[in-house]
Amino acid sequence: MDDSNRLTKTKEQWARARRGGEEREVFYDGDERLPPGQHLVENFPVLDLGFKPEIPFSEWNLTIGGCVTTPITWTWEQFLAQPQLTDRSDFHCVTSWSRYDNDWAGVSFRHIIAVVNPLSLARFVLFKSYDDYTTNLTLEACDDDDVLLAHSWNGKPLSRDHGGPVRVIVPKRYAWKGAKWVKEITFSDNDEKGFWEVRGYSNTALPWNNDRYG
Ligand SMILES: Nc1nc2c(c(=O)[nH]1)N[C@H]1C(S)=C(S)[C@@H](COP(=O)(O)O)O[C@H]1N2
Ligand SMILES: [Mo]
Repeated sequence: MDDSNRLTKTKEQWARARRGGEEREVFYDGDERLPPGQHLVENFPVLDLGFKPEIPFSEWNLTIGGCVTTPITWTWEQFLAQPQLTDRSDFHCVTSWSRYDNDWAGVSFRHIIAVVNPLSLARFVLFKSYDDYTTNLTLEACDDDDVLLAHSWNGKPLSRDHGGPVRVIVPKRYAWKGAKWVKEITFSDNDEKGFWEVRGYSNTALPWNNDRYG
């Protein structure tokens, strides 16, 4: 694609994103790796609400429920005993930095779907964290092969700064959609908005659409 074509395509994407409307989960199909308005960083910045909960493994657990046939609570040992996924992905923060090639390891969201078995009316997922942070996604966005609950980053246990013991990674959305220090996952027929979503940020949060604000 030549540069003017690419520019046109990018502008069309931005216009589509800014037009608003109900459903904007339209994927950018161009060949740019870096989403519009982002710049690349080599380091890994830390963003949070001003405090980083410390959860000893012995006290950590993850509860998954709501509109499912089989709600569960996993201890740390039970979580680690689930099938493990590794996935390399790029990370895009809405404050405009992106970090390429992060190697995550953990439990895939698709495995979670298989275990808890969402009811057909479950179309949304709400994540709650140990710092009381929340964020919401459609079940469709979570049901992807690169979405996981990560306990490791680049071959090492995930640090507390970056959300350890366990955080959510949703590579195709801005990073605020990935809850650090995740504690509860609730499937629902109702799209309850999370911390940033009620504060003016986009419900859909698609980086390639420059879809930042709601
Ligand atoms: N529990 C929790 N998860 C969170 C946040 C938070 O404040 N609390 N911040 C979000 C935001 S805005 C971003 S950009 C990423 C930052 O992840 P990082 O600190 O590992 O870079 O975590 C997201 N998940
Ligand atoms: Mo962010």
